[in-house]
Amino acid sequence: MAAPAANLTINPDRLWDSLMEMARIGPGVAGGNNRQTLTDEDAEGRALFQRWCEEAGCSMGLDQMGNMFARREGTDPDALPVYVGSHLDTQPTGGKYDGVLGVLGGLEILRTLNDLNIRTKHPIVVVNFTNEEGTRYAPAMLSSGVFAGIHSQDWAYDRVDAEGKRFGDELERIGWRGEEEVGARKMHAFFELHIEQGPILEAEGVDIGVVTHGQGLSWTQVTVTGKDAHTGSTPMPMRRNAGLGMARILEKVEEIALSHAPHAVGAAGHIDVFPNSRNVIPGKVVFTVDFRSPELTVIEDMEARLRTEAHTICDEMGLAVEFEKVGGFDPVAFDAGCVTAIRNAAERLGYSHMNLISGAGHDACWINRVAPTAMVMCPCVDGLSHNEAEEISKDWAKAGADVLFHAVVETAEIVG
Ligand code: HGY
Ligand code: MN
Ligand code: MN
Repeated sequence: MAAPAANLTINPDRLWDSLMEMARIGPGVAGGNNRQTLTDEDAEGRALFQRWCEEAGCSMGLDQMGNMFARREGTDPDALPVYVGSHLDTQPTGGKYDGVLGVLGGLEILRTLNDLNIRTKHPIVVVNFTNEEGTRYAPAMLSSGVFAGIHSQDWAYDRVDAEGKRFGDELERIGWRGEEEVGARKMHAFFELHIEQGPILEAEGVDIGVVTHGQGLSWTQVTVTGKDAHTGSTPMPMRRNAGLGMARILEKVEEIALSHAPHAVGAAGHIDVFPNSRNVIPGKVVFTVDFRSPELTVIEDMEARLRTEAHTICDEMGLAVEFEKVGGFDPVAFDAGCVTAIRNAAERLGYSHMNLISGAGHDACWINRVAPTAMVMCPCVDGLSHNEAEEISKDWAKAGADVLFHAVVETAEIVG
């Protein structure tokens, strides 16, 4: 397939302006974003994305999980489209680029093709996947998971947030539930541009991460039950302190992850304490342990040791403990052909590049189950993400979007 000429690149100022305009929707309190899935802010961001896509001449599809598909026609309407995209939802203290760079980078490809009046054989479709973050509704990558046949739609609709609101009801409420059957669309290939969310590319001074693999993820929700009691008048030996039990378990989580250094990681980002009152010994705590590793056997070992250690700790303390697997996916090896298209694009464009294993989960990890898929990454400052201070440079955004442009257009086959 003919590749685009090296001088064909995207418009970095237009991409940057779009990133900054999207960032004004659902602002955080420290310069980042709080545009959580299925909120009014999410709806507003979707509407802006739809307007931009229609201005670029696209038709917009919407499926029953709220996944958005902006289609630019190819010369062969029967050819399977090349899909490109990511997610517009953010963490509660999220950055301006996590997910958004991948969606708006895809839109920038369409805008650039329009500018250059280039036609491709395959249609190109830019995707916004609903609820990639999994922060309001676990698990992460929920809608790309339904699209790939991992989760049922009914199960997804019944997920509830901390206030007990159902996913299905909230999707209906914001008016972004489509009619299309989820997963009915077939893809020629899928590409996702994403910030690295880690320190490697910046530390190495490299512009482009050619993502060959994604590490696997495991989320185990742990419920420890003791007994509410007065923090002042209850003698220490009589206490059944669920909060202390959790603390000891989290020490073990750290130990377990470090025992598989240097690649395995573990922590708990979600912690609910009940009744969460200053003078009541916690009778119950619910927290989610997030383990990750590029090796499935390591993830399975960490999950098993968590349960064993937590039972030992709780038995000694007179606490009850329960576990529920609330998210997870196996390590991913991306499609060699798509990975090569990304590597060749970086080479052709003269960007420094290196192979990378993605530390974070992405929609591409599920879509890889149903279509040839690969990712391209750009650096981010100090490797920081899931923090309002998340930052990238315009040059890094341009490099990532240029490589995405070339990989997508080469795969979609330029016809003039
Ligand atoms: O959890 C993740 O890795 C992604 O940010 N949802
Ligand atoms: Mn993301
Ligand atoms: Mn994220």
